[in-house]
Amino acid sequence: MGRRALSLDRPIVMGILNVTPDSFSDGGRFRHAGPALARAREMVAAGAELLDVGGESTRPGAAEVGVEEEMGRVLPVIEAVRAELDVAVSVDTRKAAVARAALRAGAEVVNDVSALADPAMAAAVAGSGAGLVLMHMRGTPATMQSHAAYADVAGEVAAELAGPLERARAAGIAEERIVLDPGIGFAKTAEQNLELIARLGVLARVGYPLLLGASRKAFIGGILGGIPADERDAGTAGACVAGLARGARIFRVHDVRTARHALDVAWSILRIPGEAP
Ligand code: HH2
Repeated sequence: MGRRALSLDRPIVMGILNVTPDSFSDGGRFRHAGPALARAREMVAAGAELLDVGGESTRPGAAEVGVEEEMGRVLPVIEAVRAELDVAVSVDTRKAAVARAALRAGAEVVNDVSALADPAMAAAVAGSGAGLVLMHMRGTPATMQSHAAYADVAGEVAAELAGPLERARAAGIAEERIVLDPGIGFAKTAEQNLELIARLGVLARVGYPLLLGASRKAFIGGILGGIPADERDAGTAGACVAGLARGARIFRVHDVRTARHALDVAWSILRIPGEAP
């Protein structure tokens, strides 16, 4: 994507850089370019190959942010990161106007949690040469938790990404620029999140690399006795390793160092062909 290629023959860690006042685990901490850049340096040193800059929280029930406000949050951070660090930057946005401006500022991937809900998004990405993450969600962050009824969660997630995939291809986005994401926590219950990770193979069979965004999410707290978001990094590493074993290759996390260590050790083992017990 953009000016570079990322090899997926080993796990890639995508570090989360939320420049929002209200994200569920790190809201407000990296809102300004100075602290955000310091965090970016730390994540690159810890082994992140992609940094995901987001200016709008998508936690359940989060308030929507206007285009100008979102640009004002993400553009200075993208520019500062690209000026100093040799790392790929993705912009986490649902708005084509924000994506366009972010790509001009140096981002090389658009991470769209709405999978092209904005009708202008596919063209914005196509013209730029950027990579595209298509994530599964139903409804919007404000309404999604009322849409978590599935007969077969893995099959339905795969089927519901077919429409956005077709639109991406029709707009001229080359296959090797596209990544799919099951959308952990987006219109899914805790049980459905677990089943989706366990059955990632169903989504892998669609034929694109998979990104997993489990970091610090509520289902991890639920398994671990209700611990708060900032204590869920070891649990997150467990989810990443399980996802790696079932076919994910890109991992969107807050704590890059912990995920990097867990994934590197797990990958050193999992790449050796094994036998079922
Ligand atoms: N999850 C969040 C945001 N963006 N993008 C992708 N591709 N996959 C995800 O699972 C995903 C995502 C939500 O997490 P976070 O950024 O930590 O919180 P918030 O939305 O409150 O900023």
